[in-house]
Amino acid sequence: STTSTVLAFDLGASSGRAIVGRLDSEAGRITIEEIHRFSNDPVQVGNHLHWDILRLLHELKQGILQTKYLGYTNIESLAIDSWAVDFGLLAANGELLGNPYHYRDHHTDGIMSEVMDIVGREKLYALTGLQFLQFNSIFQLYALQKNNPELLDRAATFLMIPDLLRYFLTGEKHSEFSNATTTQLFNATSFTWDASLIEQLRLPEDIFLPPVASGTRVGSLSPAVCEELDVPSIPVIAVGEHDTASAVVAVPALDDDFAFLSCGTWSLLGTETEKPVLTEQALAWNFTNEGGVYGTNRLLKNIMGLWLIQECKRAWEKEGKTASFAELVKQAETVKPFQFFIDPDDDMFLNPAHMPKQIQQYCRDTEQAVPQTDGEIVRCIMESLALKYRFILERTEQLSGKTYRGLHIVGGGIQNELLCQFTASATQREVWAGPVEGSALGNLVVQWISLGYIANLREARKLIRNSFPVKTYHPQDEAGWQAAYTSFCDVASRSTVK
Ligand code: ADP
Ligand code: LRH
Repeated sequence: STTSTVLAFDLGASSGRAIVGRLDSEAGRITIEEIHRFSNDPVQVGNHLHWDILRLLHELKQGILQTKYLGYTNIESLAIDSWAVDFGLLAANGELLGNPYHYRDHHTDGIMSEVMDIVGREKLYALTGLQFLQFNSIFQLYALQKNNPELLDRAATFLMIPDLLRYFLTGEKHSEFSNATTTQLFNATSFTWDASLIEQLRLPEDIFLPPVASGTRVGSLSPAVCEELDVPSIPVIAVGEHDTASAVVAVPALDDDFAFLSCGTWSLLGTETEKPVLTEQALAWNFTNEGGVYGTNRLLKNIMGLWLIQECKRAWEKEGKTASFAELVKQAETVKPFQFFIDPDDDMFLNPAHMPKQIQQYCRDTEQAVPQTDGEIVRCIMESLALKYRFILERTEQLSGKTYRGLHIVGGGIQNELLCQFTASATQREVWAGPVEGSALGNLVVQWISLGYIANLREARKLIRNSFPVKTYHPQDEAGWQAAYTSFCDVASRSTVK
């Protein structure tokens, strides 16, 4: 039978993994093996938070070495996807200038309104179709121009994180489409960098490379890398290099119209549309339009997501507590429901010094009872996330003019089964959870489409559906969750709800 083996690197904001995928075309099945996993730890240096980009390169190399140790001698291609918006700048000689900033670094605090004053909010949305998030690349670049102009002066090339890592591996510089659309410097209609916007903000236009379509072959492991690792050269493909683009490729939907939630550090909830939705309502609700693979558009909204739990866990670890995610969920399970709510998307949760205290502060500010135990705090986060999912799902329906019988959830977050159950109950619809490695699978199947093993996106989704379990959750306690939704909306309207 025809089998093909390819390698995906999927870098999330909290962890990265190398996954080997095998496609058996005759059996219509995909199997995966996780061959390497590593944490992705940002580093605070002085006043700034950076990604540890060279360590990430090191981990990619470990993944490649691992294929050799495990006897995968026939890898046909590899590809990288990662979180969006962040980038590195190269000097004219091809060397990396500085350490890429983390999107949660505070250098963009207050910058968004400055850029909006120059360009205009409506204009910026009409051009780019992108939701306003203070860390979009446009605001990061503007902050650099203000605070670190020498860096931009020296920059010859702008590369998003996967573009940059791919460049380190291949020596070739390319800008991949799906990730470029998250910069807010990319024109949603003409599908090119928006020269007028770049000029208006006095950013250097020549650092942006013409975009290559998702799914394009963009070189192969360079001779130097092959020599260092003692491996044969492997072709490299620019898949949907934005992890959310790849995650949505892997939604095992049977219908054309479906709603999805990509659930990891962020919760990205929305749907696919044929064209960007640039209406007044979409702007008012701050929905985004991101470019997907093969001409798809993702209409979605960022929800703060499991970052809230990750950061509580990190704070508690500093206090010497060692509960795992699974243990924290267990603690939350025994807590009395519906006692406290937060709006997960309040700016105060973007990067606070101490997340549990910040959540308590929110409850105090909104005149609620204050969660005390770790379990109470996690319960508060999980219920609030599920209720926010309902809020955004209903808005997605209004914007798309469609109704969704259920919600597909993919990503690491589906291991939190209580959250999946809460989501079914809060949204009063079925939840279909799986696959857990959404982004990596989307990455793998786009490689196979490029290599000619899979015909198109629809076939890819069918294959994923046939190969990985999907767990169904049914709504429970509808009356309780309905009342909770009313309380949640009331609390959220008392804070800076967006
Ligand atoms: P990213 O790709 O953004 O780094 P993932 O998709 O890997 O994120 O999801 C990580 C999240 O999944 C964690 O923040 C955690 O909340 C959740 N998670 C992972 N494992 C478990 C588990 N065993 N039980 C509950 N939640 C889990
Ligand atoms: C999810 C994600 C999301 C972006 C954020 C920066 O990992 O790519 O789509 O908004 O990270």
